[in-house]
Amino acid sequence: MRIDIVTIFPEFFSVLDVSLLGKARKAGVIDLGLHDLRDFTYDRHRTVDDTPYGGGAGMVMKPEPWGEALDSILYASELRKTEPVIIFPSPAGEVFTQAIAQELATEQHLVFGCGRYEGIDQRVIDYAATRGRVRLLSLGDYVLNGGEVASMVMIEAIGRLIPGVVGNPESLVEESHSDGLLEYPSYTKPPAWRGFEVPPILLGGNHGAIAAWRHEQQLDRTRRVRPDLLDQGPVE
Ligand code: 6GU
Repeated sequence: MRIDIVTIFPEFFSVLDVSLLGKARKAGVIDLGLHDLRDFTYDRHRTVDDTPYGGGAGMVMKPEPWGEALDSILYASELRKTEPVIIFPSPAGEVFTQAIAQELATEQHLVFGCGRYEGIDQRVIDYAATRGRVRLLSLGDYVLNGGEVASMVMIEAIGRLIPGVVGNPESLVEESHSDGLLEYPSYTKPPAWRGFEVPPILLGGNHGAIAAWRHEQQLDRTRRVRPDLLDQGPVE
């Protein structure tokens, strides 16, 4: 998968060199392109923002550098004949879920446009929609300063679903949210630690009973902390 990121803070993304995703990059499973939006400006101050039409607080990101940055990225993707998905992280977007991560993990080319300040001129999003499939995605109902951290969250969630990135594919099947329920609690040795004991059923080797116990734990947990998940998604 090719991932391009447009940002005024490319140094934020150095964390993508480490851990699982770093390995995926070295193995060539993920090919990452980082683009500094300011490289697409022509004035001495490398200006990327301006005051909003209609007034109001804060600054808006100017369309011209965005247009040039997107054109340079999308020209390369045209040569590869892959239709990109262009993602703008935004608290005004639809909520990013495991289902969306799964969907995006099957794509060949993702472009992340990281906005700062009060947002990006809307015409950039409208233009991007003429060049690819655009998605405005939010992490949840709270406000971050910009799209950088949000992009990193999404890239980690998507990247680990690409075949060859997570070592054991079974660990993807049994985790929270993949079946609409939260994960069951996990234990390892020793069987007793500081007065806390591993539930005896896990020590017994009855795999049917263990599976039933784990499922009950998932349902209990989900009912307690995330009853909203039981009202919608697939359960059982
Ligand atoms: Cl994707 N961006 C920003 N700036 N704030 C957010 C968000 C995204 N998701 C939740 N809050």
